Amino acid sequence: MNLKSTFYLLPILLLGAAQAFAEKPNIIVIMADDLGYGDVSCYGATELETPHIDQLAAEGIRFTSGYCSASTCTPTRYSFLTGNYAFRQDGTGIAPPSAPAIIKPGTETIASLLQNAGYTTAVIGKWHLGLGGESGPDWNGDLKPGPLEIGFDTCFLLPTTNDRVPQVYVKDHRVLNLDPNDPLWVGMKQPSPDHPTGITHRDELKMDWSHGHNMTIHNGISRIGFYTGGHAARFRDEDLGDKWVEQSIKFMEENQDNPFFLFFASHDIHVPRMPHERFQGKTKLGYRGDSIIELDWCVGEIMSALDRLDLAENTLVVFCSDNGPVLDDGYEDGAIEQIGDHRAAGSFTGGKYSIYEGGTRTPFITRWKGRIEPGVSEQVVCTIDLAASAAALVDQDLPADACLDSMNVLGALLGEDGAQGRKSLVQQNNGGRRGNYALRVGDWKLQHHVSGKALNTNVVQELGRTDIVEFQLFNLADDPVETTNVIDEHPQVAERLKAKLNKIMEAGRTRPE
Ligand code: NG6
Ligand code: CA
Repeated sequence: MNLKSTFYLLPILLLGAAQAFAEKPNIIVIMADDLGYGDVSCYGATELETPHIDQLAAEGIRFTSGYCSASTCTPTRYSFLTGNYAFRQDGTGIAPPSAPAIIKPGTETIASLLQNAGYTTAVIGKWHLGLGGESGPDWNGDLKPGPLEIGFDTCFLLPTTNDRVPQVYVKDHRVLNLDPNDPLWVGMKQPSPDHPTGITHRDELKMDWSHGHNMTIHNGISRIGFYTGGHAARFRDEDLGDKWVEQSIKFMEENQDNPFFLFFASHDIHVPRMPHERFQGKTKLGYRGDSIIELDWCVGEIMSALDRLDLAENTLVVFCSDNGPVLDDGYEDGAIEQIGDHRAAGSFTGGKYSIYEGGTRTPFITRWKGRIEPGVSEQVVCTIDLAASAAALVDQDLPADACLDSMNVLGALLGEDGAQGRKSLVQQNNGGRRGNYALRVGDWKLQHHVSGKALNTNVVQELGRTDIVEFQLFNLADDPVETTNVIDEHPQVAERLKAKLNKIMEAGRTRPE
């Protein structure tokens, strides 16, 4: 080869080298539901054992400042997928049973970014982000738009959350096993005066409700909302965990030879907590604890499948939760009575629905065998950052108008030396214009309570807090439990954080253009 041809070949050779080094590991995000910081043993739980989640942490990085973006489900999931703070879009609060698709087709998501990078993408488990156009889901027809219109190649879903109707699986655009002769009807009005409900047939329920959740009965459990028909399509609550694992392993096997992205959206440990019979009674904490054991089992099954398929060294696994813990969330399942010494939010104050740390600081683990050095990280990372970080990993440019609040914290997620997490983070409750917001900047945290539940009292009842005022300032380094409001001692810090929070909310984005 003469010098001249080498010169012309050089760019091609370099391109080849770049491609050879471009990393395209599989990515699995396991998102637990309502799992608190203190609910697993690697985060300090002593009243139950979670060996598989512990193993994941031992082989990866256990974050002590890992967050979800909201203290309820829908806004966290919205933010995780889109990379936008949920408060930027109306209608991102907890979705009702017949909500239309909240994320509009064409919105860039972590799934569409990875799809563009050549990944096969799937969401398996709880959705709770609405399905269908403005008039809501067409349960007997095509359920679109939905995940397939925002970057997922396939989906296998529980459409809302399991305390809401209906108890059917959605596979891609259809309710699975729906008999056209027994159409499915879903609504919020009692379909007929003799339709059995949790009120009329309360004595026959296998798990009683404590608040709400008293409409249509299925599998001995009354729910939020009404439905009729679709009997052949209905599932048993006890089988959800097994189904997610079965479908996920099938997806992993089918895609073992190409890069895949799996969003494993567990329903554990959301109410109604009805783990499979083989997990019932496995802890002394009642079905809430038993559901944690079921979740741990699911994690173990995914890890074993990765080992069996020889993919563990080629797969980044992220374990996280969609919001902090709650004990009584509407059913009498013994969670409060049997709590004993268990502290679901660890030492943090608050839980689900709250802007105290317990609402959004949750277990957060990354593992990539052979690539991530095991350890513990204090860097601040959030589920909202997974979109920009995954894009950086696979070398996809973010469009200027997408993932507006998602920060590339890939270095921190992979535990690279000196890599920083985010500098600031907004924490929201269920959101909306009158929602509560907090801003963490370094160790400072400003809380702005406008309305709503300030604390999730059934997690933190022992603190007996009644002193919550509109603005509070805490120093998380000295006071991670957020017990001492130091706003009077540090008025300038408080003003700086108030101004910053305002600016973040007004500016429409935090990711630099
Ligand atoms: C609340 C429900 C609660 C739970 C929550 C959503 C009542 C009284 N409470 O409105 O049980 O379903 O919504 O939880 O109905 S989440 O984790 O999906 O956000
Ligand atoms: Ca949740």
